[in-house]
Amino acid sequence: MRTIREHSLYLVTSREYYPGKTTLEVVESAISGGVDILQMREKGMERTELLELGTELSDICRKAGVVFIVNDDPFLASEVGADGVHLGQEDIKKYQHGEVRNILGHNKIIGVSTHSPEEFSRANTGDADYIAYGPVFPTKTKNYHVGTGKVKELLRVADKPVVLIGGIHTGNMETLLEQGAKNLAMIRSIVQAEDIASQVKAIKTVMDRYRKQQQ
Ligand code: TZP
Ligand code: MG
Repeated sequence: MRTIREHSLYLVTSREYYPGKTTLEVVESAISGGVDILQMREKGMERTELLELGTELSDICRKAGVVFIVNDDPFLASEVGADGVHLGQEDIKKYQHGEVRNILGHNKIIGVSTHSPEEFSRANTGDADYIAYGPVFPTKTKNYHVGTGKVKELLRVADKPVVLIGGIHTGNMETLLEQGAKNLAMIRSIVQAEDIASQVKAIKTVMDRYRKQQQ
């Protein structure tokens, strides 16, 4: 069974962010640079296409020792052999307690998105294996951001891994790492880099420096 290891770099893919490149190209480069977790988050793709892409990504990740998470759909996650599923606040309402684990299998990972300290607290006492919190910085993906003011306190009270997300890049990631952040998720900062593998390596180098300081 795979778990979310602390000190992970988490890449979320969406083909809309890298026109002219395929998800497989982007993912191969990111993995060669050292990404630890990959989430397939393709909005508006047909299910047959999602199944095909998900199966390919699942294979690539398994071979590379990268944790593979599917967004939104535990059935799809299960079908493609993913390590887990990532659910938004709207998604979790669709399921009874324990239902997602029954669909996925009991040794799989469930992540949940949170966008306020209240949602974070609920996720912290709930069944999820990790909590995503954000957007911590302004991002083109969302029309709001939660800011970084509560990050230190939320990390302090968290009983499970916390993945920070939203507008994170090499110029602002240290603000989070200084507050004790261990797991960072990014889209544009990675997929829109000219050299994706080098960008991932550079991000991991900074994260490693903080990891060593925290030990
Ligand atoms: N959830 C909260 S912010 C976000 C998601 C999926 C997008 C993050 O993208 P970027 O490019 O790293 O700001
Ligand atoms: Mg969702």
